[in-house]
Amino acid sequence: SVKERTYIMVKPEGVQRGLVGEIIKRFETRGFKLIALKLVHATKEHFEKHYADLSTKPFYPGLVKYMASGPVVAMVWEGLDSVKTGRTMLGATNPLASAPGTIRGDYALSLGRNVCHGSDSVESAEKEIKLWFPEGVVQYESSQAAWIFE
Ligand code: YYY
Ligand code: MG
Repeated sequence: SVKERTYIMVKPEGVQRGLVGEIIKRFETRGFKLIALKLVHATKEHFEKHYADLSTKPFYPGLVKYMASGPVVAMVWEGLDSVKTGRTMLGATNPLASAPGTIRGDYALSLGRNVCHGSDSVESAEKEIKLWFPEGVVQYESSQAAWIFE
């Protein structure tokens, strides 16, 4: 749906490497609508919730510790098929398997430093948006919509 929402997050290395603008730019120019954005240094407890589905994985403790080590940029983007399209724009989880032209394929080499998070389903997007933006997202009309959708 045109109103589908996805949670996109620039990871600590993406913030430190100055990739925030590049990542925002790709979602903006693709035609998605920004409806929430913040820079936040979140706690390990917060990332334990964010990555709860991975809690049995061997890399989970290191992942949670790393993600809480510095600020991340939390965003919600809205638009046609945004969850699946966002994942396509990110590339594969392992950057070495990501096609050039994708965010991970252009800016990353290592699995644990793959620069950007994106929701993997509409259901997890809804959960993640609630977790990161309990205050809610911003409602406004995009003047571009008429030029992006037929
Ligand atoms: O959704 P995505 O980020 O592409 O991958 P997930 O399977 O949800 O794993 C989350 C995160 O964990 C991944 O972006 C890198 C890291 N990770 C890891 O460090 N080692 C693995 N074997 C798998 C994932
Ligand atoms: Mg995931």
